[in-house]
Amino acid sequence: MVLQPDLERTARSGDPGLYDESAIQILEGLEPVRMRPGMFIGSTGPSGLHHLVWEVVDNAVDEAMQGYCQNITVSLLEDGGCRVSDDGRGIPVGPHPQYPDKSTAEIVLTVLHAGGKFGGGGYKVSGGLHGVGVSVVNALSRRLVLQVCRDGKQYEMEFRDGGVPVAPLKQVGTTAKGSTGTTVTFWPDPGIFEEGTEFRPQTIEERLQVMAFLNRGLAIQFTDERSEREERLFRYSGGIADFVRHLNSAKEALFKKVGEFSASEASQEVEVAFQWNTGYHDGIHSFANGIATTEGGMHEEGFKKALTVAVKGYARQRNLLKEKDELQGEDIREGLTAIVSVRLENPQFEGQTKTKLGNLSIRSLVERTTNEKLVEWLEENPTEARQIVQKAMTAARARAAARQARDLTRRKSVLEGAGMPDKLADCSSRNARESELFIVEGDSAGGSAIRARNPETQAILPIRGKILNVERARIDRMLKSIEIQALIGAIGAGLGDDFDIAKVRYGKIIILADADVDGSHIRTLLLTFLFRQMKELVEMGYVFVAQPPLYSTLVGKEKVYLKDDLAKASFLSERPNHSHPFNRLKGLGEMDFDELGATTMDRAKRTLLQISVEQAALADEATSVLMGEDVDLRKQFIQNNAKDVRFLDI
Ligand code: 28F
Repeated sequence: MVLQPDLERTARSGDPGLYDESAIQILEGLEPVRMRPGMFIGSTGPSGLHHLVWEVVDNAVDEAMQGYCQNITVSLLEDGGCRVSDDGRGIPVGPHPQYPDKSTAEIVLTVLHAGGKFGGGGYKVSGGLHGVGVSVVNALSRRLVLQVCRDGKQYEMEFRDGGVPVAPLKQVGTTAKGSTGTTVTFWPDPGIFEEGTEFRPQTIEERLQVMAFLNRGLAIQFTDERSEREERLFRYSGGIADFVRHLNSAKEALFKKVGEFSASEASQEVEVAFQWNTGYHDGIHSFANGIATTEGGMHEEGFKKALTVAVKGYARQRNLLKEKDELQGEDIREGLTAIVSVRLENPQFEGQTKTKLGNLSIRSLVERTTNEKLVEWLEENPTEARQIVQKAMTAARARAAARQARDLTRRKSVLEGAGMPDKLADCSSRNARESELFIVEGDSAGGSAIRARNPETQAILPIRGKILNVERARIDRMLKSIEIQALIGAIGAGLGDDFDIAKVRYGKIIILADADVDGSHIRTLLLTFLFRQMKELVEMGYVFVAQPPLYSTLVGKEKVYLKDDLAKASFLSERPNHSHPFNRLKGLGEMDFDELGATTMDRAKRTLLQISVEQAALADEATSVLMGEDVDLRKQFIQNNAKDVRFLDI
């Protein structure tokens, strides 16, 4: 027995004697939600606020997943409300089987968990913070208006102050021929959401886009009526294959095709789409009933296991692997973008943030399906299959080389402890704080630097021109370079995961290279290497770039050096009738050693640029993005970015 609205109101007013215990049970149905909202939406901060939107949208998407709805619109209203509308069947308006004097619609909106999950079939999201039902949205809204179009009629019902009906559901009109659907408009209760009730359009847009990818063909339109933000329509006839294309659009695909397969069995469904890119990161994204399972789970494990077995099996069968090649899962997944989307009736969300799928049964479905369908795909696409295997083998060799290099540095080999690289002109001080290592481009400049230096605190490591012109700057290629090995040895703190900043032998690592394009190339590659293999060195501000003067000119008999255009301009402003020409210094070699010392190495006179992580990251991007032969483009990139580097007068 459910309270009549007036009784409900009386009960709420606390007037004794006017309500019986069953009324209390129903009335209090939504009370706990207002008492402890975090239990139902996670928090009352922005993420909890947006859960209200997800809950309403999920109900519309459920109607779509069952095949009854093709269009969903989501609008943010000027007055802070949110409207979600679908063209599904419309929530039933007849009397509810359990509460005969109430419409089904009212029960769905006012009784916890009265949504389509029980008996409504389909893949309602359950468990965790999802699928708590639209009644939770009602409970946490100061106002909610429900509109239903069904059977040629238009119905409406309004709720206030956390779900209290203003009046029973009533017909307010008739509908255009055959149009049906449900619209829910709600205004979150500021009393609940103390951090504000302002929706964030980007957050909503991103989630709607993912829902459209996961529900092939479903059109989801987003409008933010509060701003000029243009309306967005998400509809992907390619479904998760379009999702993979979207994720890879910012990368270089290894091949054009996007592979996909799916299967369903005993009310469980799996859909997979995949494509490799030339990068090194594995981008597997898994979903359960449209919820992103960021902590992975049984479906992802099944996929990964079968992926490894399928690709290794294919490679062995076609003799693509040499005996010594030992492919591991991580090698195969390098550069992989994949979507694993499953649907099941009672998903169990586990883990720290309730985003790990715990249902054991789904693992075997995904594993069997992937094993069978992926092998088929590899056999039907031999060219792509060969590229996948090739890439995995290269990754496996790089992994082996990196491990060998780490072992090398661990075993106190030539790189560390057991004698410094012979190219290093070390300094006599053993106090890292006062010691500096100059990495100097070219043997001639190296020679000058050795003569110009302060032998007590300044060490010089000359390196030849192109230390490594690696296409992908992959670790194994770098380590083959003697120069890089000498650099690792000189710094003395290992590399990669084993890098130990406490062992660094110098307080400053200073890159000294020409101001020309080659110089900037070598600077970029060195910064890339340090950024990738000794990131903490960059983060802790050990890395600097020396600033040899750009110009020289004569004042009387004396040669004067000017650091850069700024220095040249201020020189000219002090000497307006200076007539001598300015010589643009191309290389370190144009200065003899004491000039190099005086202008670039002497602490009292030099200017060093301290490299921040952002600059090193830019260099890293330059290396991977600008490895082509387009010198001007590279030069442009360096000049654009160099000007952002902070200038420090050390
Ligand atoms: C704007 C948000 O909530 N759409 C919804 C339906 C359709 C049905 C339904 C919903 C059935 C028995 C609970 C219609 N006809 N959009 C939405 N569309 N709920 S919510 O049924 C509710 C369940 O009790 C529906 C036939 N069966 C189901």
